[in-house]
Amino acid sequence: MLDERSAALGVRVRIADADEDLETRDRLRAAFRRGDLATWGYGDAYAEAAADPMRILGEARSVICVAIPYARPAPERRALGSGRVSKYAWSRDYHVRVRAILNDIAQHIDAAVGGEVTAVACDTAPVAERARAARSGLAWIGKHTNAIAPGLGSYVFLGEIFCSLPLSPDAPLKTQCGSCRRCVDVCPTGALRGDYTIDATRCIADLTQRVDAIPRALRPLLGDWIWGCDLCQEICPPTTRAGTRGDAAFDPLDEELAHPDLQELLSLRSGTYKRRYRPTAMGWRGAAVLRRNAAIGLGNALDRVAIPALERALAEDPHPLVRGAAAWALGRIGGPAAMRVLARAQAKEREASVSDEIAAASKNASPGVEGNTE
Ligand code: B12
Ligand code: SF4
Ligand code: SF4
Repeated sequence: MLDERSAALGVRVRIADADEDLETRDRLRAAFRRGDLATWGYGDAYAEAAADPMRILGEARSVICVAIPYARPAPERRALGSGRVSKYAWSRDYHVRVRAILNDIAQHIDAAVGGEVTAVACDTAPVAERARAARSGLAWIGKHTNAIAPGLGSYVFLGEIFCSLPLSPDAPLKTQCGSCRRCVDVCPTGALRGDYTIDATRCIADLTQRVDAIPRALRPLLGDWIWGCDLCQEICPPTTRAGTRGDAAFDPLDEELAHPDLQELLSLRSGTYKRRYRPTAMGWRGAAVLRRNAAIGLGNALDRVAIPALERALAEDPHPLVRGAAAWALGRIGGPAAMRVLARAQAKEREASVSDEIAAASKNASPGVEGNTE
């Protein structure tokens, strides 16, 4: 029945035992103590819960681990001045589809048994999902820290069905990355250490969803990423070989979402945010975070056509986070026109954090990119 349902749904399942995983608990603890997940507030209590399936289902005897392929072809980039959104975030929020798949399988199991023997989880529950997937033989962990399912690559969402039946477990895989280091070398922020660990505080996926200011030194490294980042997976051989195997539910909700126009995004207001972004996985941090990310993308594009839009944002945006990022972007673009905008804004700005950004941007402003003189 499991094989039939998973084939019908286009997903892959493998079974792990439900024992507490002490090795993973210790790996998680070590990561949290190093500060790798500092922005997430995880600590020892999370590590203990995440390694123990019985925290989700008291009588759990097995865990059905599910890989849901999501890679879809990227729509063509329309124009200069657009940003990039990671594949996982451009569709209708993946949690909706993933939960529907998990519930479908769980309900078939419950119906076959004639009672409730399951509980489902995906992403938000305290579960070490990658580790359990590795334990079940569903996937192996790469140096980019993503779970790679043979033939499907790493563009797979993970979900679990905790079950009180003692199902017979599958064997873990022995695969590892060997001497490959492509993901480590391509990561623009140096987040990947190459020893299968990550400093997530440097990962663009983390930085683009921060609700406080992104550290200045890291802003240039974001490039044109507006939400998430796929660079370490795009370059990963088992993932590229797998191609685009996701189902149409993971297509961009609209083409603009894969490559948002940065100037439009900089002026994103609540109505458009609610209509276009709220239904996606980008819809949980608010519109100001997206406007902030657009400002940084415009700074990194080093194109002075963005100066008037950045000037407006610096003068009018109600959120200090966005005004601060607009100031930074003007400093990054540099040149006399941007400097004049910064000086005018400094005379009017009342918020200390933004004044600091303006001062830093004016001090560090580049003399202007080539061809950017008046
Ligand atoms: C917090 C979080 C993040 C953080 C931190 C990511 C990280 N690497 O820890 C940030 C915001 C950076 C992030 C980014 C992304 N995330 Co995220 N994230 C999570 C979340 C909620 C918790 C992860 C966590 O506990 N991290 C702590 C670290 C230390 O543990 P871990 O990576 O889970 O697992 C480690 C142990 O399992 C251990 N381990 C276990 N067995 C073995 C065996 C061996 C041999 C080795 C060496 C290690 C090892 O090593 C693993 C890797 O360090 C999970 C959902 C969940 N509940 O698990 C999703 C999850 C990990 N994210 C997911 C996705 C899709 C992403 C992105 C690809 C999105 C994007 N494109 O922007 C990126 C990938 C960036 C990257 N290189 O990791 C998927 C990953 C699917 C997959 N195939 O692996 C998950 C599982 C959500 C889901 N249900 O699908 N994420
Ligand atoms: S998602 Fe991007 S920033 Fe994060 S580890 Fe991978 S390449 Fe680095
Ligand atoms: S790019 Fe290479 S090193 Fe990185 S996860 Fe893929 S196979 Fe491993």
